Amino acid sequence: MRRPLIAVLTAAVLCSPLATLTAHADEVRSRMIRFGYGLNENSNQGRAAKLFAEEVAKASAGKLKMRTFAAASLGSDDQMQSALIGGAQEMMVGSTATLVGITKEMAVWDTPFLFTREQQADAVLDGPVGRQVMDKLEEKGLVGLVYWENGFRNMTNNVRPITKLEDFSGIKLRVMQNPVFLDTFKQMGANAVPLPFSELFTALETKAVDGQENPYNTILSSKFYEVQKYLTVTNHVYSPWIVTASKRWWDGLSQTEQKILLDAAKTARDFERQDTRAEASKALALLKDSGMQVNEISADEVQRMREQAKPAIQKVIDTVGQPLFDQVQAELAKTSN
Ligand code: TK8
Repeated sequence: MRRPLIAVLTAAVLCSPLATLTAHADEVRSRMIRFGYGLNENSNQGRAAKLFAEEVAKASAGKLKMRTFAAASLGSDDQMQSALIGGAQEMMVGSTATLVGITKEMAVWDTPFLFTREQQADAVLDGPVGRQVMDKLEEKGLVGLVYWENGFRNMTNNVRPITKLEDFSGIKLRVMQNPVFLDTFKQMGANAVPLPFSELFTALETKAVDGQENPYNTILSSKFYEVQKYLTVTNHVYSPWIVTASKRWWDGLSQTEQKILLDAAKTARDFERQDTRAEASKALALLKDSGMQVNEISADEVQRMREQAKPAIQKVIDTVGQPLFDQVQAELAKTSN
């Protein structure tokens, strides 16, 4: 039987690229999204991941189903990044520092002592230069959505309290798999060993390494206080987390779906930063209560560490290029201290 001409024409219009595009743009399909992260469910990262998933469900009337996977159950940061690039996993949150091997510009956030206050980090990361660095991920198969806060990093170890530069000497210190961190701590005199976060607790417990460095929140949520005696308040670097998506997958989403995810990631970011700061302000007391011996270092010693870190800063500049480094400094100068 021949179809009436009108039906043929209607079908042709509906199937034309333009019609497909407009119909597709605000379509929200039923999808499963695997969102992986490295910390425990009961952590600042876990709480924000949970809120993120809830927001996505709410905004999509339950169509976008985000399943969260804690404690590196989908793999370490590096492994998840590869899965995203290959399209085997949809989304994750992890440290920018673990992305440097993929997008070298990310190393700019590893500059020792770059920020002194969280609000400076917010302004620079959420501003144009933060966006520019994030957008560099696209050519590598990743899409950056927003930066969350990991926080200012502090040292823990089992050998001795760090009161001066020389105290780093010989400490077998786990660092992230990142050349700037490796260099910075070698400069300080430590025996720096790169290791994924997912292997860290066991490495500390079995004394394969003597120490590590992470924000208070992580020392608390990962129970490092059970296997570490000394905590030194060094605040040597501010560490961002970044929410990323597989570009291969992201490009197949409608504009509406992308907007739902981006908006929810921002809501979760705002919650996460507040939650992290509130927890950090109480964490030190909790860590002391759990038996950690906490010490601060004098301003003079911090100055010596800054001096000692200079070659590592030069390495950041060599890695990311002087223009980007200068741009970050210029954005930083615009923030009020
Ligand atoms: C979690 C890590 C962690 C980071 C580290 O997957 O490795 O020490 O601080 O937050 O990205």
